[in-house]
Amino acid sequence: MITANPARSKYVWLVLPMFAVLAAVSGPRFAAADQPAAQPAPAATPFVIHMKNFAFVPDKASIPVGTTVVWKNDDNVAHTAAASGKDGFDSDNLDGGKSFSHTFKAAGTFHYVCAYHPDMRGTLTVGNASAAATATPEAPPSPSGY
Ligand SMILES: [Cu+2]
Repeated sequence: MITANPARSKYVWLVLPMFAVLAAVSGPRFAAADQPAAQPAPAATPFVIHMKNFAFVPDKASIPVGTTVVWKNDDNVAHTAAASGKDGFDSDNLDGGKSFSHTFKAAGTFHYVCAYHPDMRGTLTVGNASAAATATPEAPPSPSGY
């Protein structure tokens, strides 16, 4: 396959080493186990809040910054989860079985509510433990018997 075209043969000598490099790079990748570090592991497992019996479960939670929260509607009626203000969020309509996720990138306290059921409320405290303690100064009464 010797060609008389000097430009083309120069191209071939450029391309052949590239194939060799590609083969060297891709060979071990194919030999390794499935998907070696193809995608980084999620930063953290999502924190799931259920919408169940017209309530958020749990209705109060503290999570670290960077956590993804998933609201999952376990009821047969539609709900929403929305917090107004800075870094707020709004799931919009969530029919039964649907879910909504939001990643909290900044610390803060979020009081959220279902647009259809105003008594359906929840509080999320995003940040470290001391921030959570500051946000809820009143300690819950200790259970009886202690
Ligand atoms: Cu609701």
